[in-house]
Amino acid sequence: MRRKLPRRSHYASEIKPNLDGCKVALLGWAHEVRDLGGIKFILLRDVSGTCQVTIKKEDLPREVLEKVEDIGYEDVVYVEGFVKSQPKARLGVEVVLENIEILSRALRPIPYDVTGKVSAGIDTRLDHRILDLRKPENNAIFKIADTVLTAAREFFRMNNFIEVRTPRIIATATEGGAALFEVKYFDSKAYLAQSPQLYKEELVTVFERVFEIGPFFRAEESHTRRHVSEFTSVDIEAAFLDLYGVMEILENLIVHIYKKVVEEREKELELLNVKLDIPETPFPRYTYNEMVEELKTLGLELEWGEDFGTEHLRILGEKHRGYYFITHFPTKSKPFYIQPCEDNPELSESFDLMYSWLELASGGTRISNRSLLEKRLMEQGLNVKAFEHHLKVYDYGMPIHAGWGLGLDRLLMILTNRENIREVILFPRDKFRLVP
Ligand code: AMO
Repeated sequence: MRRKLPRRSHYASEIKPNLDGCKVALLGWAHEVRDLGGIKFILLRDVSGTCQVTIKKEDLPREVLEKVEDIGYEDVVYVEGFVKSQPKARLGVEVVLENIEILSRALRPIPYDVTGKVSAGIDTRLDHRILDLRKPENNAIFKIADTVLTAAREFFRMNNFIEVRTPRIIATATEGGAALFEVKYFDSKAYLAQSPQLYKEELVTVFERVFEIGPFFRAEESHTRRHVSEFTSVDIEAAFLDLYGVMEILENLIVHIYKKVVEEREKELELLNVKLDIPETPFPRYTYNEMVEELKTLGLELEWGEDFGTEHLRILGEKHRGYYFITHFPTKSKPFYIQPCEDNPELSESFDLMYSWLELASGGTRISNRSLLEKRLMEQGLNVKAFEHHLKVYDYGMPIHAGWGLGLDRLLMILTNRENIREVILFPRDKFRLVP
């Protein structure tokens, strides 16, 4: 026999003064409980928000009163009552309780304050992540993430991209060996993928334009607020485009995401106290050389060819507040698959997308010629033989192509104005955290 499930008539956020006098049924968690003697208040929380349930003890039969007596924080409840417009209540409305069922009790005491009255450090918060996520402002981040993901997929479809899924268990490194996770693979060794790089390049010979959104893995030794071991990457690769073509796609994607978030997530942005201004395109573009010169005028030397360190980016970020591109990095500072410039092979057709001091994406035109790719592999001290499967693809018609990888978590940091990447990941992983 199928169980009879409790049914709600409304979500908490739908309880508005215009329902005055209506009977309603709600389902949710007791977010807060206050007992003032003759009257008791439950702030009932569901996925949509909260609403006040008022319990007037003298008006209730004994069997209902008994159930109400020991209700506590985070109990799961089914509430029946009628709506009363109530100017004194926080949202101008309350539900006057007629009946209640306690569907599941929470252990007491709750190890973590879900109401947010007691602030907790990030480590305590992550130790109790499920309770931490019950705070409306914390789960608002992931409702925004949901809109970002949907908006991105919608944007890619509009631009003729096909969604692909490439392997997470791989045989050779693509982004340099240092940050690789090794896994035991039956009787041999394999690695967790750091990016879909080589697969997405190969796939342009089939689908021309591909995108992938998924987790990738890097054994990051450095413990910073912008690095984790498992991050979500939004990757594209497109045939018949160079760096400029894919930079345009990237800035248009960012604008599309902003528009959708502003349109669909007003309540969540308000909870997070964030006001989003849609960025203007084209984003400013500066070359690596221009940035090195600028750093010099700001009193910070960078040896030509070196990548920018945190101290350089912090200084550049003070001047360049919003989104901007840095292009044409030295070839030697970029991975082997990036195309060197024809007129000056010391420089490459590469770019990073920055937001103030934070790197959000990197990409560029790729090498589409096998012998040049082999030469670059050797220059970077990599074993050409290990890449034979990939190199073979270049023998059967490899068009000019370009692409980028965008750190979704970092973009979410910007959209939600969070300083630590761990806040925008449900269950973050780093060197010091593998649970929960
Ligand atoms: P890159 O290594 O620059 O490029 O990575 C692309 C973007 O991914 C994000 N990212 C991370 N986010 C959080 N924690 C990490 N440990 C982490 N590592 C990377 C960043 C970064 O800008 N294959 C190329 C992309 C391409 O050329 O298509 C690549 O992986 O936001």
